[in-house]
Amino acid sequence: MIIRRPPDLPTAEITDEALYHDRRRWLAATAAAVAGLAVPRSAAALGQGQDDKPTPYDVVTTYNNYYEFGTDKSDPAQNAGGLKVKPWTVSVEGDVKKPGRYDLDDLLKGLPTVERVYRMRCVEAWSMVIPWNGVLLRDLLKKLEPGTNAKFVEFTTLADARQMPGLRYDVLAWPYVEGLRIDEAAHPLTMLATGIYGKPILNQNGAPIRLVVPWKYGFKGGKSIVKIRFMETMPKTAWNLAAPNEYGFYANVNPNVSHPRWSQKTERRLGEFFRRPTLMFNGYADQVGSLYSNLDLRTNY
Ligand SMILES: Nc1nc2c(c(=O)[nH]1)N[C@H]1C(S)=C(S)[C@@H](COP(=O)(O)O)O[C@H]1N2
Ligand SMILES: [Mo]
Repeated sequence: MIIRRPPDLPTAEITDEALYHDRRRWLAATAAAVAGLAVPRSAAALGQGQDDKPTPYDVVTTYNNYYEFGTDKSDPAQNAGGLKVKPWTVSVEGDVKKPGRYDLDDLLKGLPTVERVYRMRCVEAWSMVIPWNGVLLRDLLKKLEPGTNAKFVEFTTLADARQMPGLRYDVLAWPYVEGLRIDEAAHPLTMLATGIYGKPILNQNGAPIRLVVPWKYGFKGGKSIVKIRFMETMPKTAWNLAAPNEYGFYANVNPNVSHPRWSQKTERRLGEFFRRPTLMFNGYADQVGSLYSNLDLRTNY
């Protein structure tokens, strides 16, 4: 197995110029998104003839995966309403200059807020388009200052049996854990979301704060994060532990690598009748492909 050594901490090295260009690109992207024109050029070029209209709010908030509240798609909306999300503490640990137990408001204080309309695809081969509000994870990294040995970031999410009926079933090894390589975390597409459609994010979608990584399978988007840990070694993630042959660490959307039990060639966009072809990196290949140029995507799925 070829695993590329992660580059040295990119957050510390991002030049102002690179940030400036990112900002310009993203101002343009955001302006288009706000105007309801968030059609990716790559999808148009592939002749899908369909656009990426945001999925209706009631679908986004009633068709969910959040196994701590049950495994049916309707369970989270039904069972998560009582989750207490304020006050909320996030503990920052590991190789980082500013560790600590942060109240969520303090953690995010001073970070610019963004709105991004992203295609999201579940490994179960359905997808949505969601207008997220929140912050860029890279901005939080700059504030927390990971150390030079921080090659990965681990996200641990809430596991509270009193509030989460699904914890009775050992479908996953609770708590739910996700992880990113540090350069994936610092990528300008990666968000921590606190809202959807301009409203505070509902519990079923991962209140009060969840990860959003649009070029990866939805399972990378850990919900209701309580711990962020910077580490040198690759985190053991919940899905990888549950089924290593089905869910690799990388979880990049790749239509050429089938899930062992079903194809990943096409997907059902919720609200649409015809299936769509699945795009490499969920249509974000131009932006993120270079992160994986030294990685064999068949073995590092
Ligand atoms: N804590 C936690 N986070 C989670 C999950 C989960 O079961 N528990 N499911 C993941 C999966 S498989 C998907 S597809 C997305 C779904 O996010 P959504 O319901 O907001 O669309 O959340 C991800 N984050
Ligand atoms: Mo998923």
